[in-house]
Amino acid sequence: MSLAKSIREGNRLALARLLTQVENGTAEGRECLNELFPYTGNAHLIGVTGSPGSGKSTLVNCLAFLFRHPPEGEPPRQVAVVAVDPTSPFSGGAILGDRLRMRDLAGDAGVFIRSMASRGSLGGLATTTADIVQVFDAAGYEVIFIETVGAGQAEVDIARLAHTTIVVESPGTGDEVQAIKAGILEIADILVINKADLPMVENTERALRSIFNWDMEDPTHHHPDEPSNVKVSRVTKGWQVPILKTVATDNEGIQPVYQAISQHLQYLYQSQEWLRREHIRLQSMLDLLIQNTLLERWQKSISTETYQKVLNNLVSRQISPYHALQILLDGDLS
Ligand SMILES: Nc1nc2c(ncn2[C@@H]2O[C@H](COP(=O)(O)OP(=O)(O)OP(=O)(O)O)[C@@H](O)[C@H]2O)c(=O)[nH]1
Ligand SMILES: [Mg+2]
Repeated sequence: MSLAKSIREGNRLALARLLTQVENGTAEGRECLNELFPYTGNAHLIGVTGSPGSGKSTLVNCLAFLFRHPPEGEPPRQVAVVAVDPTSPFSGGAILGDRLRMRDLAGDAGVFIRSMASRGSLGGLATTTADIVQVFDAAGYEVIFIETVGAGQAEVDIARLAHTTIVVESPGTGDEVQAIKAGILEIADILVINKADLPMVENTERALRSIFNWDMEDPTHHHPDEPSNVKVSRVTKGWQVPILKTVATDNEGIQPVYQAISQHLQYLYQSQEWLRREHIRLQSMLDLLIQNTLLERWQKSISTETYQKVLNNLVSRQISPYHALQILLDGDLS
């Protein structure tokens, strides 16, 4: 039986094998991805981002558990978790604090957790994440969490892969201003203030609420703390970003987040936003692939010596950056 077929039939070993191949960028992995692609497009992709240590993994763990053991009347979902470049991997450290729930997840055939190695370029990380998400999607996982540390362009790229983005803040770190600067609130569909057991939570909540409320009263208005060149256009038609407080370590406040996720999914379907995001998602994936591949091809086409020579000429101001570009891209060494 082909690898793709085994995966479609729920073989976890085959799934793990393909994930490794995809991470290593093998030809067989790519072949299998091509075969699986027609079976993708069904999963709800949920991005979870926020500063290091804000509690993303702990929260995802609680949410995954709830999707497996939902409120009465709702079916349990197959859940996959992709943790991208985590500083504290899923398998160790903090997450084991909640041993019982973790053990439940670990023994559960309806859950698959994958931590991604941080090797390789950042651009590559985003495309590999997209590939891995596709594999889970085709394998029948209905809910896929993608955890990233919200710091740079790669995270924004990865966030574009999601249908629903949860931004996780924690109190007292000054993160709220930082988050606005990084434009991270721009991508939030659901905002979670985790570690609500800590002091300063009210301040954080007030700061975040004022940003969002301000915006709702007058979308053109800028918050005083906000750099004037950043426009916070929070209110998209028909969806108001909920601000929810959780204590993930105590499993508190998780159900409202779960409900917000379900409501956002409904909103996506009803408003045609799902289709729009799918379009953006696949386009951004294609663009990333093109960028990475062109860069790779170009790097292969030019020797390190030539590159160094051009760079030296640039530094000594014999040529301008545009001349350097022309030489490097067009091979015009005259
Ligand atoms: N007080 C408190 N601590 C929490 C809460 N949630 C998580 N933590 C702790 O915060 C630390 C970081 O939690 P993680 O879930 O690993 O955070 P993360 O955002 O995934 O971290 P990175 O992946 O390393 O960026 C751990 O020591 C957790 O036990 C909470 O609600 N309250
Ligand atoms: Mg984590």
